Amino acid sequence: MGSSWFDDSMSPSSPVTVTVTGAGGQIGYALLFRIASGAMLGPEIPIRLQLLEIPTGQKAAEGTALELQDCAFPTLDSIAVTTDAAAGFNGTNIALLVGARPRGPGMERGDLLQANGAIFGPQGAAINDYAADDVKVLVVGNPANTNALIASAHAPDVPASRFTAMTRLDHNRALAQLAATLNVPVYSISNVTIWGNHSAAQVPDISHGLLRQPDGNKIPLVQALAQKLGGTASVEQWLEEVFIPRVAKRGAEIIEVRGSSSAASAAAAAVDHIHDWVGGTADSWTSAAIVSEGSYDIDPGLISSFPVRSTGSGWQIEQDLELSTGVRARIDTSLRELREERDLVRSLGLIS
Ligand code: NAX
Repeated sequence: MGSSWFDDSMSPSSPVTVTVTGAGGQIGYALLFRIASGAMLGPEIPIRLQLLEIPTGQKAAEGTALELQDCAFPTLDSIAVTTDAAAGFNGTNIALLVGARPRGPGMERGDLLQANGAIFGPQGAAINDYAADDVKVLVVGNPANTNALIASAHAPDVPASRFTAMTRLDHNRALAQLAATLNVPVYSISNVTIWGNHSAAQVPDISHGLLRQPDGNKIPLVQALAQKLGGTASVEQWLEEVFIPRVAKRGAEIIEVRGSSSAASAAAAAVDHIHDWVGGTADSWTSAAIVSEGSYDIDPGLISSFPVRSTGSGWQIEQDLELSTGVRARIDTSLRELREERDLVRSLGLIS
């Protein structure tokens, strides 16, 4: 393995190199088959997979690579498994940073950030030195926003806008809860936003959301919910007591019911994030954590979730949305958490 078995005469495009860290873990297992099958970049694009693990996860990643080979995906050009960051990120166009250090018993937030700094700092530096010029990075491993900040700080030659963190799972969870409540297809809902940190302090915001009705007309989601729940006051109560906590704490709910954390849904969200970043968003915006340039009074340099669209070349923040007092207060709480994490990693010397 490691060599290309894709015959050039069969390929209309040159291969895209995709690096996945934590490839031996449970998200890796759900993610790699979708990437290799063409779900992320389309059926015309050959994929060169580079799987980066630590020694304890190497065997599992090698086993997954054998299974990937056995799928005989026409889009899969080659697979290499490595524990060497330079080899793992060599020439990579798309880097999915999934592997991270989970919070162990008795670990404080500072310990967690320190342990992850030891992973994401060197990985950022390796991306800086070995990745392709057009590299795009998605951090999935938690705490995702701050891990992305650390990686970006170690990659001075890569534009900060190429380092993103995943809030697409939260976004998809919000869409799914709305669709279930309104008893409508999920694709009829648009312009929902997750703001802030990928944590329990995230801000699911439906105030600009739209529902496309069977006749094609769009109405505000708030109006559709008021009809369903019996008035605007009931919508406010539902948002506060049901919707926001359900979306923000869905990860804990999955662990309780399933016995382990979200894997396939996280993988699907990672595929959606890269698919839309590279291929462009359709008629709705989506949510992604990207570096702030100051929009919505979010501190420049912080990696925060925003409403974003892509035309294929990069994420653009949807500007000038009016924020209610309630949404603004929640964003400020989420921002305080992001600032605390940034200040902590700065005090630990993980960023300057
Ligand atoms: P697993 O513990 O199943 O797998 C993690 C894998 O990463 C392991 O195989 C481990 O050997 C590997 N790893 C650890 N350090 C590494 C390093 N330095 N380089 C390369 N590989 C390394 O965890 P899994 O369930 O796959 O979750 C992975 C991460 O995703 C966790 O941090 C988790 O918290 C995070 N999540 C993020 C989500 C998001 O929406 N942003 C949602 C799902 C998930 O909770």
